[in-house]
Amino acid sequence: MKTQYARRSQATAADSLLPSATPLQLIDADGHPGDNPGSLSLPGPDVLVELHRRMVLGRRFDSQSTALAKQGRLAVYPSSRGQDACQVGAAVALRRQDWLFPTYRDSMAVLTRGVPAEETLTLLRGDWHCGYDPYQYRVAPQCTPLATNTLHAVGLAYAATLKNEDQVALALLGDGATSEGDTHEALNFAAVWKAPVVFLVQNNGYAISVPLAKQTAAPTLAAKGIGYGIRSLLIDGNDAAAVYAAVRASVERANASGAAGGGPTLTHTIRPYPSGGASYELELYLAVDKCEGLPRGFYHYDAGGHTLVRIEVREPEFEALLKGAEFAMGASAVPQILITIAARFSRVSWKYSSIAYALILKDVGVLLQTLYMMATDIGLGGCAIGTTNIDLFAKMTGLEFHVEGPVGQFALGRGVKSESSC
Ligand SMILES: Cc1ncc(C[n+]2csc(CCOP(=O)(O)OP(=O)(O)O)c2C)c(N)n1
Repeated sequence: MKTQYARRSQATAADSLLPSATPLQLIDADGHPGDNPGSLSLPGPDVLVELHRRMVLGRRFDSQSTALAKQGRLAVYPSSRGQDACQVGAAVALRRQDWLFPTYRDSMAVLTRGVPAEETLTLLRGDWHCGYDPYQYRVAPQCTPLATNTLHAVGLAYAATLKNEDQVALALLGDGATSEGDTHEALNFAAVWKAPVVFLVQNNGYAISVPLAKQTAAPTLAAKGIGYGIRSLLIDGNDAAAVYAAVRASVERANASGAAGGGPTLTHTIRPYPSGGASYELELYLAVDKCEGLPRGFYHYDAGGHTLVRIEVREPEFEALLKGAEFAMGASAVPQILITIAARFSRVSWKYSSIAYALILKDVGVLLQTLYMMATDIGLGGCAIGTTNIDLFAKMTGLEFHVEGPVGQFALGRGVKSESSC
């Protein structure tokens, strides 16, 4: 009888740690009440307005930073795009005395926490320091070594309990980082010590470009919590209100640690949004998505509007460009989609355009590799072709090659012989 009772209470305790089967949601994609609020409650109007305001500012900052990285003015900028709701919801949910432990991908959370934009970008410009005073904002430097920030967060939170200070640490991590040994150690000790930590896993589906299924077999990342004895939540990561409510409740609960039995929470947000892995994923998804059904022709990718805009080109050279790609690939037909990457040198004098060209080629190598990995992952055939005839491109578009010239080509297709290409 006693054993049965013990088993039953163990089961009840375990059940209380489990995440919901489907993501909790307070507001759906159309702005209506979500149909799975679970134990979350909708924040008040002031908080909702603040979440929206911060997301608008965050998106503007993110687009500008992405442009600066593509211009070579930042060393790198891992975009927060599509993770806006997660990062803003989580950062706004923290109290003044709490600490944020962000990764390289969490610049929007850092900005939302109050760090000025130019200070947020210092590290990503290549400086040796993070540009801001972590103690002033209670934001640790953005961490590039994966998952090490989870241990820092547990250390700070545990120290706070030893010092009897009311502080909670929020560690942000990606889906890939959950496969790191450091995450295991952090979750384990956070649970054993009942440290006031919240782990927020932002699942964007890829560890840069490695898909989730290739690095974990867990049914959801929230399911990882129970093995450590950590209460876990599964949240819709596109719902800022739900992320806010979940993190806020977890902060309050973590804060009641010790005899009251608080401790860590693992929150897993799902973000079904095709961007955020590497810098150029969006362009590839766009090419695949928007090419479907387009008339054959030459299109310019308008980054601002995320659209393909048709431009008039000379047909014989266009034809020759496609034939050149077919020849370079050793294919039996012209590619269904041929992406020509062109660099614009219009503000550089001809004397320096060759230096600019050499620098750009380095980036193009990375870009082609990303396109290849993304294409094969979504079941398409991809072939990097490199730079083809500059003269041909110049004649086709009417642009001098020291104004704008091709720096790489990438063919994309479904492996069926087709006459249509764009
Ligand atoms: C300890 C460590 N190992 C490997 C890397 C190389 N690396 C950089 S990003 C990355 C994938 C990270 O995936 P995820 O946590 O899902 O973040 P996201 O894809 O959102 O950037 C890897 C393996 C690293 N930075 N640190």
